[in-house]
This record gives sequence, C-alpha cells and structure tokens, in this order.
Amino acid sequence: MSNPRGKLILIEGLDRTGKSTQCEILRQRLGESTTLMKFPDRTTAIGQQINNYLIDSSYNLPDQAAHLLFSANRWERNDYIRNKLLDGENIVMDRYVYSGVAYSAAKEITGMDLEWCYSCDRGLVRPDLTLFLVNNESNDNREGFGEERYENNSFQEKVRQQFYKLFEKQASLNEDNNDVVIVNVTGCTIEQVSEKIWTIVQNNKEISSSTF
Ligand code: FDM
Ligand code: MG
Repeated sequence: MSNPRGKLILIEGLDRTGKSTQCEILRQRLGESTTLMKFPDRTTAIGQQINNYLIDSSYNLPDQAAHLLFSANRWERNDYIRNKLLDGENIVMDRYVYSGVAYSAAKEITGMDLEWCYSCDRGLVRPDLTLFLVNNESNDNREGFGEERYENNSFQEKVRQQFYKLFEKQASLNEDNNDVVIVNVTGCTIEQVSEKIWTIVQNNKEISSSTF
C-alpha cells in the first residue's frame, strides 16, 4: 500500500506576527518527514526579482506585473509541493495564496479586486489547514520593521481587512475542506503560541487533498 498523503499546513498573517518562528517549531514537532517552505521563495529566478522589488522602493513594476510574479513563484513550486505530499511528506508553509491576494488587493487598484487577484492562483495545491496569526500590538517598536516594501502600519491595516474579506468569502462558498483558524497571539510568548498551534493541528479532522 502506498503512503498516506502528507498534510499541507499553512501559517499566514501580517508582517512580524512570528510566522517564521512558529513554522520552524511546527516543522520540528511534526518530525522528520516534514519540509518547511516559504513564499515568496526568493531562491528562484522569479523569487530574486521579487526580492529586488521588495527591498528596493525605487524598483518600479506595474502592480499587476508584481502580483503575477508572486503567483508565478507559487506555480513554479507547485509540482514539487504536490509530489512531496503524494510521497507522504508533510509541508509547513510560511505564507501562500492568501498573502498573495490580500497584499495585492490592499493596493486598491481599479480592476485588481480580490477576484482578479485570486484568479491566477486557482488550481494550486490547497492547504489542509490554515492558521492565521493575529497580533493586535503595534509594530512601531519591532526591530527591522519598515525596511521592506509594504512594511508600514497604514498599509498593514488594509491588508488585514483584505485577509478577513477573503476568509469570509471562502466561508460563504462553504468549501468545507479548507479550514482557516484565526489564532490570536497578542501578548503571548513564543511557547504559548506554539502550544496553541500544536493543539489546533492535533485536533484537526482528517482532510482530503484538493486544489484552489
Ligand atoms: N507578499 C507575499 C505578497 O505581496 N504577495 C505574495 O504572494 C506573498 C507570498 O511579500 F510583505 C508580501 C508579503 C510581505 C512580503 O514576505 C515578503 P516575507 O514573508 O516578509 O518574506
Ligand atoms: Mg517581511
């Protein structure tokens, strides 16, 4: 008999909510057959272009083109992701489609609404479980915040609204195999957050694979 399919667990959230730390802790807890992935994946050719766009505010790209690069960056890793899961490996992922849609839609460009932003990601492997980390503390004193494009409080607030719109839209479509769990991490230590996440992951019902 072949291996059971692995699980794709996604951690999403605004900047500086502790996603990367929590992804690493979860990967360790899930054990050896678990791979950690992050989007944007800055190691590929497309990812390098995205990196330049993020670190250099004078690097001009039409917003639509920037959006398509982020999506293409996911598509170039899609077969790798599918094959890992089919081989029975778990994947813990740091940002994915939801960030792609929410950050672009938050720019409020005419014609670039949620639907437009979502459309080019349709067909990507879909997570079995999504954890959305919410921290209601201010970003002002966080080290390094403000160095990259999008790292300012007024834009982050717009992104937050787009994330919630997107989750509501998903819920209204009643697509029951794509749970999004909101995890409030305000005032929590790293250990407290990792415990919350671990409890949710362990309680998650058996889920089947599908695509966006
Ligand atoms: N981001 C991330 C997007 O705008 N679109 C996407 O599809 C993804 C995956 O890139 F501001 C934004 C979110 C963030 C920036 O992400 C870099 P990290 O996680 O901070 O590296
Ligand atoms: Mg960042």
